[in-house]
Amino acid sequence: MASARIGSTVGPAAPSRTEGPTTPVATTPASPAPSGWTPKPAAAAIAEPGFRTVDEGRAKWAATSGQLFVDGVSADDALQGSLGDCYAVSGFAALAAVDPTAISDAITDNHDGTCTVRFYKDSFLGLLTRGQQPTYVTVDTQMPTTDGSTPAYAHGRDPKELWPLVLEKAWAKFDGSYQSAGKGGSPVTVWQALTGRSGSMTLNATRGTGLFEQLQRTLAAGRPVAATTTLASSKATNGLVSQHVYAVLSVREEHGQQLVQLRNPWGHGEPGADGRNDGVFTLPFAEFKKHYGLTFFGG
Ligand SMILES: [Ca+2]
Ligand SMILES: [Ca+2]
Repeated sequence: MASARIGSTVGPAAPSRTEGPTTPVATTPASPAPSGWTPKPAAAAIAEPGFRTVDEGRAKWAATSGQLFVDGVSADDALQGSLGDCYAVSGFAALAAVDPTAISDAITDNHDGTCTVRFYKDSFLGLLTRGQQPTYVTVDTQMPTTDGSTPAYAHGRDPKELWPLVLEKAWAKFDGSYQSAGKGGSPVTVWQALTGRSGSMTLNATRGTGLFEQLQRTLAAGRPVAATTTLASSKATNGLVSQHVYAVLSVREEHGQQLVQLRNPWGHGEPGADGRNDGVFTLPFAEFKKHYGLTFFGG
């Protein structure tokens, strides 16, 4: 069941890098910082053969420059774009919340305009043995954009931070293509690939109070958690997006009330009004159980 394709909602388009009050980011800086990621020369920078985008024919591939990490890895770094991979972006965010080095250690900057991501693959080692074998996926800085500079798919909250684009591209390559990765999936599969540990999935309706304890226990152990809303959860009624995977960032008990903190991978869009529309919000556990049908636990 862990490999079932579930969350395939897409995020809104990224704000244009050339509009608004934000400082435009040059795609080809004359002298990138030593720690920065230098795009390959245009002649060498082509998308790998067969590496197709969902917006085939419309998306423009363009070199992106910046730094792999800005202030390390954190849960709010990655914003989902117009690819149906909420399960993957929320998987990244959930893992970043509890074990950021699991992400930073998996990505190596080759300092030649490419990065290599280590994923673990479940493979047969012998007649009766199986294990997690590392497999390495190298991607370049060429990313699908909407206009030659604005990332079409996952991107950084900070436009200079590139790990969300790199990790999503590597995940897409590992999964087969952007088209394949964008058909939905399970965060458990993403975590297994990044950590080598298998996880589990639970149907919330069938669980009693044990579910909150499992949330507490899993997060306290530094293992990621995510959850998907049901079909009935509607943006129109409660600010939640239906059939959308959210990262579970933390749980706590306050004045006897059990609370769950969640994050929309869009980086905005949330029920209630906590004063900051950043996609991060808190629900009473009973509301969480009502609106979220499945919970994913990383191993
Ligand atoms: Ca960061
Ligand atoms: Ca918020």
